[in-house]
Formats: sequence, structure tokens, C-alpha cells
Amino acid sequence: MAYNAEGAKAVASDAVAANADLVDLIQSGFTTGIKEVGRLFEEKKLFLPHIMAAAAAMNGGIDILMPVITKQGKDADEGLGKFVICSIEGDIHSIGKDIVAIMLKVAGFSVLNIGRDVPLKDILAACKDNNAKYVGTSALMTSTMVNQKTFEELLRKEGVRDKIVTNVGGAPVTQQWADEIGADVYSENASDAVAKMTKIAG
Ligand code: HCB
Repeated sequence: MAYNAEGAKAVASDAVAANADLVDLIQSGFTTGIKEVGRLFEEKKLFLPHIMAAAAAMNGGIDILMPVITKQGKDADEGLGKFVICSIEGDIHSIGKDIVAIMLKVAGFSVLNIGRDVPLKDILAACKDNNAKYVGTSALMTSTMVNQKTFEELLRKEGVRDKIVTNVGGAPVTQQWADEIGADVYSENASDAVAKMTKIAG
């Protein structure tokens, strides 16, 4: 909330040194803060530069935590199958999707993080080319959520819908939305994605 990247880095380093629950620090700590910035932005009490500064501060902390989380999970053999993940066409928000990608990798999936604002046809191509078993799309805006629906339709049109498990997430996305568009799994956060997807992967 203070846009203090150095402070966020210090908190992250302290948490690593204390062997604290780093995922909880991300989900209950940094994420709570940035969501509050988003809420104040919506109320027009803060503006885009504030969100950018808050995201930069959060990334300062995340950049310290992620390599440690990845290392902690290095024994994962990536045997759970290929998982393509991205922020959907039109959406440049990437922080949450990147966290989910790393957590899934740590859990044992072979993750292909193909970026943000990825055109639907490119997501489809990545799934086909890599023979992916799972695909996760992230949408942070009501205007881009609709592309998750269009993506479901594209998979059906291409005849590959039954070959892949779809996972949807992002702040405005809900279980109800997942049901409505016919997505297989809704994930509220990274831990939820790991729990649900590892269960499916068996
Ligand atoms: Co941005 N933004 N933003 N933004 N932004 C939101 C999303 C608003 C809700 C803010 C608001 O109005 N309250 C709003 C969207 C409103 C709406 O549509 N209803 C908004 C807007 C409007 C915009 C712009 C259009 C602003 C502008 O330019 N006028 C623009 C977007 C342009 C575009 O995409 N074409 C924009 C830009 C930005 C940045 C660049 C400044 C920055 C993003 C930096 C980056 O990602 N590299 C940003 C940020 C940071 C936010 C907020 C404040 C935080 C998002 C975030 O990182 N949250 C956000 C407010 C909010 O979300 N409440 C605001 C933290 C992460 C950890 O949570 O929800 O992303 P997460 O991910 C979770 C969870 O959803 C789930 O697991 C993750 C980890 O636990 N999950 C998945 C996510 N994806 C998943 C995929 C899966 O398969 C499974 C689970």
C-alpha cells in the first residue's frame, strides 16, 4: 500500500530467512494489499500510476520468493503432464497467472507459460503443438472474461475440447462463470489451482 519495493523485498527476505509459509505471504499478504489498491482505484481514490507502483512493489517481493518456492519444489518430476497457461487475449495482467504457473510447476506439472494478451488461436496452437493435457487462462477484466467463453467455443469447433482439461481463473472469474461457459475447473487462487488440478491429474 506504500508502493515500497524495498520494504516488500525486505519482508520477502525476512520470510525466507524465517522459513515462513511463502505461499501464504503471497496470498494473504501481498495479494491483499494489491487488491485494496485495486478497490481504491475503482473508487477513483487512486489512479493508474498507483496501481503500477503497487504492482512494481509486489513484484519486488515476488521476485525474491519465487526462486525459493521453485527450489523447494525441485524434486517434482513434472510427471503430471503438460499445462499451457496464459493471460487471455486482451488482458495484460500477469502477476497472478505467473504465480499459478510457478506453483503448478512446483506441484509437478510441465508448465508452458506462454505469456499475456495471448490471441486465442495462439493458445490453441500451443495446446495442440505440445499435446497439452491442461490449459489455464487468466482474465482480470470483465471485458476479457468473455474470451474464456470464446476459447471454450473454439476448442469445441476444432474438435479438441474432450482432449484437454480447461482451468479458468482471475479476479472477476467465479465457479458460476466456469459452469456457464463449460470450463472444467475454476480456481480461486494458486493453491486452489494446485489442489484441484493435481487431484484431476491423479
Ligand atoms: Co489493472 N485492473 N488494469 N492493472 N489491476 C484491475 C484488474 C481492476 C479490477 C481494477 C479496478 O478497477 N478495481 C480493473 C478491471 C475492471 C474490470 O474489468 N472489472 C483493471 C483495469 C481496468 C486495468 C486497465 C484497463 C487500466 C487502464 O489502462 N485504464 C489496464 C489493463 C489493460 C489490459 O489488460 N488490456 C490495467 C493495467 C494494470 C497494470 C499494468 C498497472 C497492473 C498489472 C501488472 C501486471 O500484471 N504485470 C494492474 C494491476 C496490478 C491490477 C490490480 C490492482 C491487481 C491485479 C493483481 O495482480 N492481483 C487489479 C485489482 C484486482 O484484481 N482486484 C486491477 C494479484 C494477483 C496475485 O491476483 O487475481 O491476478 P490475481 O490472480 C490470482 C487468482 O485470480 C488466480 O490465482 C492467482 C494467484 O492466487 N488466478 C488463476 C489468476 N489467473 C489464473 C489462471 C488459472 O488458470 C487459475 C487461477
